[in-house]
Amino acid sequence: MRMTQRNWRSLTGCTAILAAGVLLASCGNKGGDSVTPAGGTGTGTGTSTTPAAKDITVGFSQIGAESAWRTAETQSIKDEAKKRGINLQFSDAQGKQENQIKAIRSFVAQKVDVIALAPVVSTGWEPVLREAKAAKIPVILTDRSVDVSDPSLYATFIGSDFVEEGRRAGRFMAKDTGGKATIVELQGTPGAAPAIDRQKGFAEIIKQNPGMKIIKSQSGDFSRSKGKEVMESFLKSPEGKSITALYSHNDDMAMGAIQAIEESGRKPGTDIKVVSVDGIKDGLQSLVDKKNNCVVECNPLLGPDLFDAAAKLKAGGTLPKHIAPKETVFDQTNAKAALPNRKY
Ligand code: GZL
Repeated sequence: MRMTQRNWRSLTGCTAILAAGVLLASCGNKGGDSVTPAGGTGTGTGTSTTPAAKDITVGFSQIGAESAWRTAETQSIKDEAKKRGINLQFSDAQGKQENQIKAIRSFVAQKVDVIALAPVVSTGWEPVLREAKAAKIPVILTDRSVDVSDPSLYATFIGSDFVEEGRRAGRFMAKDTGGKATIVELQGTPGAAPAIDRQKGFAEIIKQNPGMKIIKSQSGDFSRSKGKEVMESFLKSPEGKSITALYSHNDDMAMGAIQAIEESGRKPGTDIKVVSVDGIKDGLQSLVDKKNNCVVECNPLLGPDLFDAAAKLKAGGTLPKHIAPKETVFDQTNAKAALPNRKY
């Protein structure tokens, strides 16, 4: 069972924890509702009750560098660790779950204080998470969640609500097309939580609009090159001429697809409406260039929230089961103003 927002509510109580400027838990109601820290991406300052950062060692197993979003997340975590003087042990799994499992085992052997994991896929984690639990090392899921039968196997999930991101994409497309569209979908990495949930949220909205139909769905693995390749195959297929809209699970694949649409002689953003997720600079630029119609933001700047949470755990505190970054939706009306301050 993947711990989604819904079933977090079934979890019993959570305590309200207040770090300087960052509210890590609210939960007036029963259960571990997701919480958006006050600063959206945390404030990066622990309180006097938290240990000195230099006494904290965090082992971080990162997926790889498949997209600009991923690179931005890595940079945020490395920069924040440096700023706080936290000892960060960083491991890049090159996209392979077995490398992440190996990295977690090595963090356990090193007796790090906290393990941070950005899980490439959502299943297959129970055994190694049990090893971390047996070693009394808390695990913070950073960016993506996991399917586990026992939610005590991780302390918290810091990341977005991907189902809601899919709904936001669907709602925009329904509005922008007047509820009539022949849609192709570029999906993320098979088995990855954002791919599963962005598909689910989008499909939920499309089902409410009888004039909208998803005719093809295929993984572009969150990469620009694969996104272009798959979009080329969609356009060359017998149904290619009927395509009027593209939903891409991330901006990188959308950028590749936009190139493919242009090379096919059609206008992205006009002949074929485009909706994608992430909010990287290129994504916002494609809105300004009117080659894209909507970018649903997914915030990768998780460094401050991660190390606020790690410091709380090191000080013996507890955390809500979900800490959600603040996010928005960009379109051709607000992208230009947002671009100059974009950090990624
Ligand atoms: C989402 C993240 C996804 C991004 C992609 O939180 O896991 O992985 O949307 C990235 O760009 O590759």
